[in-house]
Amino acid sequence: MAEAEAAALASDDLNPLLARLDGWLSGLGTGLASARLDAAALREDSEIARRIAAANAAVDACVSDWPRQRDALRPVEALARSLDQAVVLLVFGKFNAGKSSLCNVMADRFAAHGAEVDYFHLDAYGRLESCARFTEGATETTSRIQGIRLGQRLALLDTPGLHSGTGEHAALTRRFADCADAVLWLTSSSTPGQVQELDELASELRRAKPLLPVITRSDRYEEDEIDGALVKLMRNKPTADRCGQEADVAERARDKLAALGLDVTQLRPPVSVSVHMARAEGASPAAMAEAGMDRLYSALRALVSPALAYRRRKPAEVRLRHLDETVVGDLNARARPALEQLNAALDDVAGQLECRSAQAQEDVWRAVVPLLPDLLDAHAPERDAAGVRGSVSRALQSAWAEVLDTHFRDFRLGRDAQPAPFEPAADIGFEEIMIEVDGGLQSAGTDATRLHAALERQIRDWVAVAADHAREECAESLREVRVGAERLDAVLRAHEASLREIRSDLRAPA
Ligand SMILES: Nc1nc2c(ncn2[C@@H]2O[C@H](COP(=O)(O)OP(=O)(O)OP(=O)(O)O)[C@@H](O)[C@H]2O)c(=O)[nH]1
Ligand SMILES: [Mg+2]
Repeated sequence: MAEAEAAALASDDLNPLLARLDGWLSGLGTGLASARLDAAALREDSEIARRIAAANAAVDACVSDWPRQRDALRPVEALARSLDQAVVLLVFGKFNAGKSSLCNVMADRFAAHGAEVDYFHLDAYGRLESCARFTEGATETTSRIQGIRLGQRLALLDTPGLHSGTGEHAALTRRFADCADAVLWLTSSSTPGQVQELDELASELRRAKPLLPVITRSDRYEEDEIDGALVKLMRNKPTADRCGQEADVAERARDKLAALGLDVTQLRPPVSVSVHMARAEGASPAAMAEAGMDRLYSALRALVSPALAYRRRKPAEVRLRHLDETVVGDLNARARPALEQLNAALDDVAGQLECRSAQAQEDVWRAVVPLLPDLLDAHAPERDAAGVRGSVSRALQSAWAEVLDTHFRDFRLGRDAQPAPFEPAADIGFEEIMIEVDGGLQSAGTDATRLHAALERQIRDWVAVAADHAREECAESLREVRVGAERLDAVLRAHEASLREIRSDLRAPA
């Protein structure tokens, strides 16, 4: 207790880092605004334009949430300020693990030694409200975060027990856990070392906070004979049992930390305690020692120095976590999937272009070529090949417009140029069929075979050029969108990388 009181609480100058974090966020805002996706080349009702709108909307929704998310951080910052002068230990574990009981017994001991002890609840704004001693009970008792200040330099945050059912308590715990400098993980000696509980703590532990496993309720009923009657008495678990459980929990926790990709050196050796037995004989020194409380105190002493390392960085860690989990997390959860769907749609449409272009050629061909015989017949009396070409040109233009609407309807084509009108060379026309009559030559009508063949060839060539042009223009539009998507992706990646850099600067040993 004396050592806790004497802890020197130096603070690093975090202002340069906090300024970098502010700069990071405003840079992200500018980056995202300049990387807005552009759908100008596409019709509004096209798949790609819808995906673009969805991606832009996802980014906008994230950005417009920033002020609200920043406000949600204030309670944590308020709590951190209130507990500014203390090393804060998070007491974490399943419901009934004995969290409140352990907090109470420590409070009693500090009070017995003359320390000022204050119980508090946290309100929604992170303000401390004085309250009575914690309730302990067989059914779930703690429903909000509560704490105790033990003297000036130590505070415990007692959390609601973990549930399999609702995430509500876990969310509450997570919200205020940023203020903790170290974590006590309470695990009951009846089933010690349920390491899946540590999943909830992963982001806490990622902040390089030390973790002390405490095996609680390390006691059992034993039958004894008193005055000839058989009675059940609560006893500490034998040392051998405690050692076995401690070694087992140490091993499981180490494996779990390694599996979570965490630094196993954060893990402190587990200690077993029985709050029940510590309270026996008016919490006499012997009872405290046998119950494991002395060992717990030693472990807590050893925890102070690594806990202080976090404490010095805390204001920046709180902001960093917010940017990391809320801002980046949100963009990853909302904008990234929208971007991925856009990219998938781009691949899809790009993959269809070849086929659409072939289909367009075929459709124009089928619409125009069957008209040729009638057109040729109609213009044959005047031998008006130019008239035929004019009619073909008009038919082609309207068939082409229709085809664009069918096969390239997603695109706003013709932004660069329309395909050149159909104006083929005029060197082939109607040919006279001459017959010999009375030794002289006389016209017997017209032959349009060569003109027909020439027109077919010219139509095919024109359509091929037009379809190529359209396909290339569509491909170019898709490329532009893809470049935009890559730009947005690059903004996201660059900011994730620079945040990682700030984080490693923050955590670098001084
Ligand atoms: N035998 C024994 N029982 C204990 C010990 N510590 C706590 N208990 C009992 O375990 C039950 C739960 O204790 P709490 O301290 O309320 O547990 P908690 O982790 O705060 O539970 P929640 O707040 O509901 O999450 C109570 O009935 C306590 O009396 C102990 O050391 N030994
Ligand atoms: Mg409790």
